[in-house]
Amino acid sequence: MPEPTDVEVGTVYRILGKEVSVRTDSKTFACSLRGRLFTGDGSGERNQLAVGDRVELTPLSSSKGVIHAVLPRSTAIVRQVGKRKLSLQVLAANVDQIVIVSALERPRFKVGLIDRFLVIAHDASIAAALCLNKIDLGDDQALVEARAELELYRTLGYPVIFTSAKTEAGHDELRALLKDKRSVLTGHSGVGKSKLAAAIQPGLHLSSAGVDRHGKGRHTTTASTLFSLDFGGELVDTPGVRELSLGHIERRKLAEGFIEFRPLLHQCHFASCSHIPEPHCAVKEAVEDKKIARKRYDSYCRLYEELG
Ligand SMILES: Nc1nc2c(ncn2[C@@H]2O[C@H](COP(=O)(O)OP(=O)(O)O)[C@@H](O)[C@H]2O)c(=O)[nH]1
Ligand SMILES: [Mg+2]
Ligand SMILES: [Zn+2]
Repeated sequence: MPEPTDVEVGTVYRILGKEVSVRTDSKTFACSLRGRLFTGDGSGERNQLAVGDRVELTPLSSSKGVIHAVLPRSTAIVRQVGKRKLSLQVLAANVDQIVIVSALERPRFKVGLIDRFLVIAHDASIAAALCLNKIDLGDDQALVEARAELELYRTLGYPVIFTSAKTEAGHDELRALLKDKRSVLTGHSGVGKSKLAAAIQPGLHLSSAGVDRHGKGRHTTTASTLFSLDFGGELVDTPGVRELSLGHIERRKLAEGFIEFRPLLHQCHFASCSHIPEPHCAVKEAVEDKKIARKRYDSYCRLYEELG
């Protein structure tokens, strides 16, 4: 048995297959997992470890170790994978902020995905911000329209920034947003998350998750990776999501994920109001009065159906 002093505590900064990279105050370790701790395809209980987790490990050498415990999480970003209820995947643990990245063009942003991510962020009690990238693409008109569409989110209290990974646009705002926090960049594949991370943190691409061990997938992020930022803070770059199902979220929680609904949720006639068919619904009245944007309400209804 190793002496208790041999145990070190560190942070998981990368998971690739069965290999878990952990950073302690002074070293990094390539770790395996002991016993019933598994990572992998994200199906249900097998996904017990995520980037950002604090773990206890026993060093086997100066660079290798075995993880034997995961410390309690403050936050976890969870999504459902596939249609089965039990298939949950923890995208990242112990994060302060989700930055939802979308693109002006290629692929053109849809606010539906933004609303989904906001629900996930609220469910996890994590702050959220929006970043519209690739503003160098598209004409002025497209950008004006996008700004107008995202202005709604700014009025709801979410920071909204506009960036390009190809130019300097928005980099200062992005750094200010990320400074001294642990943030997760999330959003569809191809919107520029990895490129943005490399743009604000020079040298990042050299050690980034862009290349897997076999040299395949050079330009796709294959694993979530936690980076330290020179200007303060940490950043998790995640692989793009192909689908984002909210199946694990309770219907009651869904309405809370729409931040502007919250003050009204106890004012409906029916305590169990779903805010869809019921009469005397404070949410629907606010939509009629244009105090809640109809787009957001429609988005709520779509997601509600999906949870059925
Ligand atoms: N024009 C333009 N292209 C970008 C921008 N950001 C990323 N790209 C390109 O979009 C593609 C996907 O970028 P990547 O960072 O891998 O996206 P990720 O999947 O979200 O990490 C790459 O070909 C990038 O060069 C941008 O701001 N402007
Ligand atoms: Mg990427
Ligand atoms: Zn209601």
